[in-house]
Amino acid sequence: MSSGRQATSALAAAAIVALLAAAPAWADGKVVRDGNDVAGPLDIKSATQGHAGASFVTHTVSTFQPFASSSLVRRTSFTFQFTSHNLRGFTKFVFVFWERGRLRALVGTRTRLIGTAGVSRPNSRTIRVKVARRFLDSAGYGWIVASFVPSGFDVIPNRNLVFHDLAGPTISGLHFPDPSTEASATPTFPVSFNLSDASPRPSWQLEWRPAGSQAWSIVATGVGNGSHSAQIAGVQGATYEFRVRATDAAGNATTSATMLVSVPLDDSNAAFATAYTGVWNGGNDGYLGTLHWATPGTSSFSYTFTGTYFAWIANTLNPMGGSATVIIDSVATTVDLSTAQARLKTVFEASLAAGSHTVQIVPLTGATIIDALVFR
Ligand SMILES: [Ca+2]
Ligand SMILES: [Ca+2]
Repeated sequence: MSSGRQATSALAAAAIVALLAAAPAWADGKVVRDGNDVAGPLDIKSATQGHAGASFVTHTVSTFQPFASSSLVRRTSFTFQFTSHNLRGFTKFVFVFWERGRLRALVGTRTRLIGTAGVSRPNSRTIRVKVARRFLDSAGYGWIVASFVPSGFDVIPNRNLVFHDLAGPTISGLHFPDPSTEASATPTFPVSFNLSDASPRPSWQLEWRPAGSQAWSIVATGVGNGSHSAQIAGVQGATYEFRVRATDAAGNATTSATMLVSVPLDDSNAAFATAYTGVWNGGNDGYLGTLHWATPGTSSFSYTFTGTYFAWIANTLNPMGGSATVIIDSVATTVDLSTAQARLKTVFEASLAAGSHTVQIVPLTGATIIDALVFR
């Protein structure tokens, strides 16, 4: 009998197996058991699912009695049946049968054959197939396996499809304030993100490292789908990289993009001891409860740093808010401090070529407030 006819015969037999109610179970390596309920050598005892590296999955089916591979001819065979991740309808099949002196496994849709699968006999009661993931839904699938003999069939699981989860958790809604003053008036700031996975209770870990270093450290861990947040105790003037790593119950892992967060230096930081010239007044609001402010005249702020980024955080609630000139390496920009009134507002930022840069802030009209600064 040709492969096509053997598989077509198995396909017709498979069609008599009704689609089972969807109530998935989880965890890779799951074993499903069946009762001693069908007479004959292909009475199924158990079946398993598993990952085989990044490109293959494995399924086994074991019977109560031993059987010869050469007995799997004509209307005697095993068929593994797979749904897509929504568990509706079997869309892919692996037919196992004996042909021309060897055991074969063909992969098909309802209408045609699309490839082959690996097949082996771990013991005299067990068939093992190794199926390329490219034939299956990359998000996971539901499955059953049936044995067919001329007098009938057996199927496992009997009641509910088993879900084989192949996709790592989706990590979305990453909120990492940069600079941290977008979300906090102290060096401790909140971060949040969202996890979504077909399997319940994915585990996650939030990792961080000082920007430019190699090793990641775990800063928070947890479990579960949905939104998660953590308070990060940063240090004034530091820049950190963050990432989220999440692993589902089946062992599928996902790593988020890397997020950068700078914790500003306060306007009153000792680093700026010689940066202010002229008359600057103090205020007690904003980041760390301190402000410097000045009006046009002889006052200015000047600071030289090596890096690629500068940001100025101010308080624009002041009714005297006017404008200022920011001069970076002699390139001047006028900054309006009277609109979009807010505390802890990033009023100016610039990405710069790597190297040494001198930043000046010069009051132009009204009051100019410096609350915090990022140099990185
Ligand atoms: Ca998953
Ligand atoms: Ca401040």
